[in-house]
Amino acid sequence: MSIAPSTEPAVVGGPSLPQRRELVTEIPGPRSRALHARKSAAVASGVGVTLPVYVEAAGGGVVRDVDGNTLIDFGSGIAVTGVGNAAPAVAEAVQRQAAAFTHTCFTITGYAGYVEVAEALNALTPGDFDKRTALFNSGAEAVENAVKIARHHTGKQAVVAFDHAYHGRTNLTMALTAKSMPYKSGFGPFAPEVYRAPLSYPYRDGGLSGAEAAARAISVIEKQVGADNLAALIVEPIQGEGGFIVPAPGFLPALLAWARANDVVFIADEVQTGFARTGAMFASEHEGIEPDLIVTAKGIAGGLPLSAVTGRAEIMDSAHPGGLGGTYTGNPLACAAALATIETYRRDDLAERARELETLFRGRLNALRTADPRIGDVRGRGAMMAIELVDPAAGAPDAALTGRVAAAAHAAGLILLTCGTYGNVIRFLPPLVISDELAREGLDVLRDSLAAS
Ligand code: PLZ
Repeated sequence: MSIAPSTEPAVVGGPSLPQRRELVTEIPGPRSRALHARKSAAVASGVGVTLPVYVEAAGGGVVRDVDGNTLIDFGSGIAVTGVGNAAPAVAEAVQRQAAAFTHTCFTITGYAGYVEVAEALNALTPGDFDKRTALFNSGAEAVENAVKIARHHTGKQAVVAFDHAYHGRTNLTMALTAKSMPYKSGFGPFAPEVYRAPLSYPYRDGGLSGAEAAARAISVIEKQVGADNLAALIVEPIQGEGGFIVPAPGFLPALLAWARANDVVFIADEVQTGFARTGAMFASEHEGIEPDLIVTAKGIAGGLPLSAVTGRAEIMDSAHPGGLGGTYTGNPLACAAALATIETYRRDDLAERARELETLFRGRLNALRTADPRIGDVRGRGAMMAIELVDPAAGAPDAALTGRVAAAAHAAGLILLTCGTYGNVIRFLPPLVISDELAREGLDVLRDSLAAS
């Protein structure tokens, strides 16, 4: 096995890759299968793989594998590459930064990129009040820090998360995450002082209004936790891993009003919904809410690992100097990528593009639903749409069908992700730069995969 640096010419991805689906082998092909065998021998089994094709280049709306197959990307690496994979502006910014310096540790000696990302997030997030930002590496790490900050600020300990929530895989964020398998099972004990409240889930809660669902949640919180003990509420404005659940209108504003009135920090986890994905820069904007703290990651930096907590200055500044940090937090390469990424969302108005994609997806998915009663619900916002698959007679979740549809789509060259507490939701998270033509072709593959399943 060679460990010398490769002398092969760099493979170039980005939007110049031919934007068409093309299969030249079965999926996965022989080279991917060989790599997968090496993966199984070298990588811990707990690190699962949804679709074992190994990637050589990606960009625009496609991913090309080591066998020369080109797949349509409806996943964006789980809502990360909104600006496209290897977006030229991002790749250039990272190359320039890598040639200057790759690391100093911001908490030892600073650099402008970190400060500029903080300024950009303070300006971009909802709320016209004085804000501060702290940068981290992953979504889970930022969620943990938001909770630390809320506890320090309020002097209280309890945290409420919601049914179907997903907030990460670290110890505290496993406690916040609702679903046991695969995220938590066997990995306890979990962090204490985490409580769970019911969500608004319009398709499955018997048509509760947003206000009614909020009243139900608040009653549980008041009786089981008590506002006097509660540091923070954390909620995804649209739940991601839990099933792309859009709460009924009014649910989030009512929770926020209650939090304000009770000295409880309202944390919006916009890790999956952030950065133009839902047709607004942040999903909180659809409900007109201004969270106290907003957690971001994923779409922030075009694929480089970066996350942030942004929020009210008086809350963010409550932690003592040295209380927040980490060796790599706000890494200069990731900050350079974030500045280029954020500028791309703005320059290319990718929120508008997400709204166009919503129209395209919603139209096609609703038509499929009319023809196929196994599609129980079509929901989402912007380029974050989903279908929930059910047994038409009983309305029961159909996870087996969902798995068959995803497998058929994969075999036909479409990267398709599932999600949901009941494993019966297919979610659509294309790069915002995907062409209409590719999006339509991907939806044709979905239609055929459904028909064959
Ligand atoms: N909060 C809302 O969606 C990450 C998980 C993938 P990290 N979701 C993808 C997996 O199976 O591990 C996520 C999220 C929301 C927090 C996180 C956590 O972000 O960057 O994966 O830590």
